[in-house]
Amino acid sequence: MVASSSSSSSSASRHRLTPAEVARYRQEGYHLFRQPVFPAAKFERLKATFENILSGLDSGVRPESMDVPHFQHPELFEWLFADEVLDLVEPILGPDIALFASHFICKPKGNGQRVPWHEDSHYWKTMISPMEVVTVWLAIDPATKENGCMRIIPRTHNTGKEGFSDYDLLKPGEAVFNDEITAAQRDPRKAVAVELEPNQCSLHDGRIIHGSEPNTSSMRRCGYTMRYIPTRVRENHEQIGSWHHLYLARGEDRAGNVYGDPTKAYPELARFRAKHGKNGH
Ligand SMILES: O=C(O)CCC(=O)C(=O)O
Repeated sequence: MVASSSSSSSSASRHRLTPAEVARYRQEGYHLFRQPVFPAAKFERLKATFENILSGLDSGVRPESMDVPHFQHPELFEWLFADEVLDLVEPILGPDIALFASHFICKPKGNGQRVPWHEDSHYWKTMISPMEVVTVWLAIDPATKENGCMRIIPRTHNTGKEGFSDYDLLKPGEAVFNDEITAAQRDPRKAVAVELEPNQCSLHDGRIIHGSEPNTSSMRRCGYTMRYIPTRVRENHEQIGSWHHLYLARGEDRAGNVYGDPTKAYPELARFRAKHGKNGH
């Protein structure tokens, strides 16, 4: 259990990763930022925005599946484009940054689904090239071993496979995704449990192996994943522009990408995704 503290009520100051932290991130494939990311009031507003979106979820949609909520809720750009977050990823990605995706992965208490062992890159290989993505996983609730915090297997991001392991199909509805890295290609004994207090975050490389256990505890576990790429990464907009958009977060475009308008809602993208079972992750 993570000791409760006043981290979400103490004030955050903008933080940039040091060169040593960046070097370690590149070596290990992840970084733990166990400090408040946002000033307390700004974090509480994000939490209230999340609770509001959650309460409007269509019946039958699981709260683990609140993928790309910013397509329908542009108010989320207050946090997705926040300096507190972009300053964390800029030392890794450089000054030209695009938002690639975001996702509330909310495991309800008692019956929260597990996240199978996977590399994010497995789901994104036809969407972007090269595969350079940093995910900021911001804890909305406490994330503990008991309620199914994320687990990361260090150094599995730079094995030369670009994170494309082989996968077995799972039974539909058994877990958050329908497939999982074969047992032979993962070693959960080496996993690190990413325990975080609300308003703290971890950063991980899009090619690293990670997953999480079901939530059978009495405490909800919600994280907001905010995913960023350098703008030199090219999105395959010709093929996926009907269901996915990038957004320019900082600096300039470097690859001829097409960007969405962060002041606009795109309900048509959400409709297309629902109809065709498209998932950004
Ligand atoms: O929230 C989790 O348990 C898994 C998160 C994840 O797969 C991701 O952020 O890429």
